[in-house]
Formats: sequence, structure tokens, C-alpha cells
Amino acid sequence: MFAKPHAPPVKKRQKVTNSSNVSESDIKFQEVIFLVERKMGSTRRNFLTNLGRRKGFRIEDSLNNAVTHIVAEGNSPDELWKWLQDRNVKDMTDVAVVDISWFTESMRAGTPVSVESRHQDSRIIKDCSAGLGSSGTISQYACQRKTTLKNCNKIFTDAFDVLAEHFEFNENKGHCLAFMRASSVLKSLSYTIRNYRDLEGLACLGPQTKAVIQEILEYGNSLKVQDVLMDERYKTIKLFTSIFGVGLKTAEKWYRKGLRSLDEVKADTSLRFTKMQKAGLLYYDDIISSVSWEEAKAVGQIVKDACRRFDPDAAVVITGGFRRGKEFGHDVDFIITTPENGKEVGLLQKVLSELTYQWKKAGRLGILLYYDVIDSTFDNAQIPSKMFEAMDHFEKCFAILKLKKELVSSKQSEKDINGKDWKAIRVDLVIPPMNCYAFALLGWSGSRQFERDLRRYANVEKKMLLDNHGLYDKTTGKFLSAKTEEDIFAHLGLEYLDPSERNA
Ligand code: DCT
Ligand code: MG
Repeated sequence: MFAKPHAPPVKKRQKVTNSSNVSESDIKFQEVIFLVERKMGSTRRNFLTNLGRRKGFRIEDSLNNAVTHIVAEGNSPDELWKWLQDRNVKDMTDVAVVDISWFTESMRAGTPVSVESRHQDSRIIKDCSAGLGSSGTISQYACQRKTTLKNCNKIFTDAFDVLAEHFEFNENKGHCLAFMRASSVLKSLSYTIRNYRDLEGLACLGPQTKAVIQEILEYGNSLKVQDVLMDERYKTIKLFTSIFGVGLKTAEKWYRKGLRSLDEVKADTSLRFTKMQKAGLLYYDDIISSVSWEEAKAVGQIVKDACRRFDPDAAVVITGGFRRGKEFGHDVDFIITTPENGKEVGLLQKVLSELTYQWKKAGRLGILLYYDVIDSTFDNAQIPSKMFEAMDHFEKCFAILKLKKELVSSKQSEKDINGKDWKAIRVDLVIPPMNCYAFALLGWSGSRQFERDLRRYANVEKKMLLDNHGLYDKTTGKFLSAKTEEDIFAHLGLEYLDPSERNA
């Protein structure tokens, strides 16, 4: 793997023999540079080498272990990868592969400048800190790519996300998946796509997705995306599915009835709302405004206090987007379990009654504004399932909690436009037994695309079935146990990715 572009590594210095007539004392910097002759040509390479050495840079004639910066000019990623592989360069840890612009800027500055994403033009090298498949190209699986929250290609991924949603609304699964995968690949890159050739060798980009990129590169936006954003059906389905408890089918039905706004929905006396939809409409404004990390922490404290009252050893772990480092989310996801297998049974009911009791004691509208408990249908014989999107079988609860603003330090004494000193927050609680904890944690940490690709990778590449309950090896017919997420990655032969690197 290559080094992250923003932190150019300082390698352990090794004694390097310079074939030039530059003595060690002339060298002013610890960076060790190698210029790739391919495409650059020997004359230009000699010229740049001499120029650099005169300025006190250490420039190697051959590619050796001391090299910290490989500089190339005019090579496509594939060509460069092949060139490196032909030279048996395998361990690229702590080596920055940079564009000639890094070298010329450094010459101008008279000192090695720090490596920025602009120096890693993908024509020279693809994102090396994002995972590489065995062929040296970006893997088609998100679980082999590092995807942090830093997205250098937002202009493209926003467009893809709109199109993916549009196809989801039209129940065109194939196109939806194509755009979700393409978006996910671009999110993993540490450089910005600047021209069409930057797409060479990237996985999951087909003619459709490439055409959108080309349009954005040329005109700054995509007509198709503009059309979708203006499309009445798209806008209405998006609005209706943003109500807690409303899925695609219901949204479609309302749209076909001619409904277009929340007010129209609320006013339509012929509609029968589920309990969940009623709560969704009642607390719509609060729920649609995202939950901040501070609010999530405050909710976590409430849930923890309620759990610990019954089991001081209970573990309450925040998962979902917040575990991946997101600052805002649409809900707060928690996994609750107990160190002893089986002791988790009944805990959720006690926690819910504790939250209700708090309400009675306070004599006010309850802290538990809404909840729906899904009983456990956990049966070892039924797992693992081949359904990638299947809900797991653990006992869980979809709730709306009332969070007093005074519990969130930055919001103390704040009131909203309705004079309310609290905010309704969507909370999911999942209660797996301890022997499934690692699988449940991995499954609920997301992102959705990461989970999809992890399961697909397990199935296609490893002949294993993974879900939120366990991992099954189809070749040996055995379940593989895991205490930690690291164990699961190891069973799958994958490099461990921190949750912050799973924002695929
Ligand atoms: N999950 C999944 N498949 C689904 C639904 C959820 O794999 N069909 C997993 C992935 C994320 C996790 O559960 C929590 O789901 P969400 O809360 O919907 O996602 P999130 O990443 O936490 O996003 P947000 O920050 O918006 O809550
Ligand atoms: Mg979430």
C-alpha cells in the first residue's frame, strides 16, 4: 500500500550510495527521490536529476528501499502499476507516488513541499491509500477500499446518489446498484477526477456512469440529474419516504392518489396511518433535521443509565454512522448486550419501562415518544441467510426519544420556533446475544454499501456466507466464530478497516 498523500512519510534513512558526484554533505533534505524514466525520457530525467541535486535533493539513480517519493510524468495508472510490478515493488508502505508537479514545485520552493492531492493526479497513480485489488487497480469491493469521510469527488458522487435514488424509486435495481457502486468507488479516491482519462482502470464504472462524469467535467453539471431533481414524482416520493414509517410502496400509493405535500397527506381523511407513520408526521420537523454527535452522545447517556440500572455490566455501544465518525446522522443506532450470553433476554423491556417510569415520575409527556419492539426471531438453525438486505433476527426497538435541550451542552436553554425545549430523536436499539456481538456490531456499523460489498465479497471470493449473526464457510460446512470485528476480517482474509474507513 502507498502512503496517504497528505502525510508524506519520513522513512528510516538508509545509507544510500549516490552514483552521481554529489557528496552526502551536499544533501539538505531527508526525502529520497526516484524519477521514473518511462515517458519522461532519459535526457529530461538527467536534466531534472542534476537540477535537483544542485539544490540539495537526494535523487536516486535506481529504485531502492530508501526511496520515499517516486516521481512520474505522463504515465497512465495502469502503465505505472505494471512498471512497478515488473520491478517487483511490492511493499509500497510509506512511499508517495507523485506527479512531476510535486517535483517542479519543490524545485521552485527550494525544499520538498508536502504532498497534496493535486500532486497525485490519477493519471500518474490511483489512490494508493484506498485499497488495491490483486491486479493493482482499485477493488470493486468497498471492503477492500479505505473510504473516509473526506470525499474529493462530491460533485460526481452527489450526482450519482441522486440517480441511484431515482432508479430506486423506479424499482430499477440494476441501474440503482450501478450508480451506488460507482459513487462508492469515487468516494474512496483521495484525488479529484479532473479529466476522462482519470477514470482508466477504476472498477464499477460503466458507460452510463462515465457519460455522467464526462458531462459534469465538460459542463459542470448533468442534464439527467437536473431533470431528476425537477421531476415531480422524484421530489414527491423523496418527500414522502422521508416520513418515518413510510416506504416506497406507500409513497407511490399516495403519489398516485394525487397527493404532493405533507399538508395534503395530513388533510386526506381517507388515509389510514400506521402508529409509526402517525409519530413520523407528528415529529416530522425534528426528525428531518439531522441528529448531531452531541445529541447522539446525550441520548447514549440516557440509554446507558437506563440499562445499567438493571445490569451494571451491560454494554451500550453506539454504532451506525456515528461510529464511522459522522458528525450528523438521521438516527442514533445502539447495540446493547451483556457479557453473559442469554442475560440480555428481557433487558430491552426493562429499559423501556425505565424510560416510561422516568416519564411518570416527571409527570410530563414521556421521554419515550414512540417505540415499536420487534421480538427476537433468533434461531441458530436459520442462519446465516443469503439475503444481503435481510433484517437480522435480534430483538430490536425503533423508537423516538424526547431529548431535553438542556442535556446537550451547546443547546442549553435554547428553544425551537415552537417554543419547545426538547427535540424528538430517532433511536434504534438492537439486542444481540454476546456470541453474535462482533457480527452485529460489524453489520450495524455500515455503511450500507460497505455491508453489501462485504457480504458479496465473502460469498463470491471466499465461498462464505456473512450476516449480522455469523459467518459460515460453505467449503468446510462450518461456522466461524468471532469475538471481535478484527476476527471477522481475518476469517475473510481482509485487511482490517477501522469504522472511519468504512464510509463507502
Ligand atoms: N444497515 C444495512 N442494511 C440496511 C439497513 C441498515 O446494512 N438495509 C446497516 C448499515 C448501517 C446501519 O445498519 C445503520 O443504518 P442507518 O442508521 O440507516 O445508517 P447510518 O449509516 O447510521 O446512516 P445515518 O447516519 O443517516 O443514520
Ligand atoms: Mg444511523
